[in-house]
Amino acid sequence: MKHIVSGIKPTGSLNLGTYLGSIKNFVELQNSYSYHHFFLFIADLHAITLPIDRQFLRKKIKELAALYLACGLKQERLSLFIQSEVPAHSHMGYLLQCFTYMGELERMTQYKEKKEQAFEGIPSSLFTYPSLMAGDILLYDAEYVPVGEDQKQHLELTRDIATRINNRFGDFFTVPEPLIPKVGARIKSLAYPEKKMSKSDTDTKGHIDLLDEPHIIRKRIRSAVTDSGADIRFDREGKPGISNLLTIYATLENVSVEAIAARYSNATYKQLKDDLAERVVKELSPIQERYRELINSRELNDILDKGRDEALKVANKKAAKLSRKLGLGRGRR
Ligand code: ATP
Ligand code: LTN
Repeated sequence: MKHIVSGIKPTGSLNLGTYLGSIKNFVELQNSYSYHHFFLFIADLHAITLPIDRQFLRKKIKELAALYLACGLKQERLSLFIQSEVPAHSHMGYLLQCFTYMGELERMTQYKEKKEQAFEGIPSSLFTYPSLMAGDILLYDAEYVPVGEDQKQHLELTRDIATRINNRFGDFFTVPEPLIPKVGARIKSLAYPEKKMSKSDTDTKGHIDLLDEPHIIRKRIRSAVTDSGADIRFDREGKPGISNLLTIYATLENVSVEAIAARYSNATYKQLKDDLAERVVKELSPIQERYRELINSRELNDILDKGRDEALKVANKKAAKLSRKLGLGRGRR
């Protein structure tokens, strides 16, 4: 069976950006890729590449697991697990560092942006992050990797590393392809439409978190930054605020941004915002209800145990195989 792999860092509360750019897409892919097995993990090893409080991290790991499921992922053909519980990720990450060049890592946009957030020196793990991420994907021989636009560069590097190893050892890894949604791959902050809606951003007025109450959701959308003029049309450069709202709406409705823009072409900003707020509340209410059932349940722990055991089997085998190819240890005995 072919594999689809993806991960999310437990660095903060899940927001609408991650939901629309990533989780909603997984849920739909589970239906359209009905012959694939999904490995979805909570990337806690990636979360510690910048300092993070341990209690906060613990809480976010569980919250993220419950939210992943609450968003509608089905149990069949799914292994949901926590990255650090499958040590082969660290092992493979290290092996792949030996095949990743400094120049490649220096070019990574995420590194350049994130290193600005490091106040006590830049951890070297932030620099080698892409090798760990390549390991996450290549361990499972993933054919597809659903991610938002911001991860495209990391995926390209993963493909280069895989190809480099394949050239040396024959067809060892499946070279993965990113699956980037057509709409929703770049949701911007409601307060700063030029910036990505990011969960580790401490300024929360530009986010809608998946667990926000309806009155907060309404307030955030009502106060979203809009552009001068009063016309509603999709124009990322000229009207970034309105274009972001249209993108959010279109992704929720599974239609094109043009279709939403046409629906509101004669409306006011206020009408668009009011309708969008209700649409977001409608989307998130059932997710929040299911989340409350799951968060402290036995079911959640059982699902994570099962996911970990399934991931361990595949990942250990692949990491051991590469170690042998490289001549590590005593080989097969
Ligand atoms: P951090 O702020 O800690 O860097 P993040 O908010 O960028 O985190 P990730 O865990 O890095 O979130 O991303 C999880 C997935 O969601 C990735 O596939 C990423 O591409 C996607 N994603 C994150 N933010 C957005 C966004 N604003 N729009 C679309 N997709 C997004
Ligand atoms: N780097 C990603 C999170 C991530 C990931 C992965 C995504 C870590 N490992 C493997 C897909 C596949 C991020 O910052 N969003």
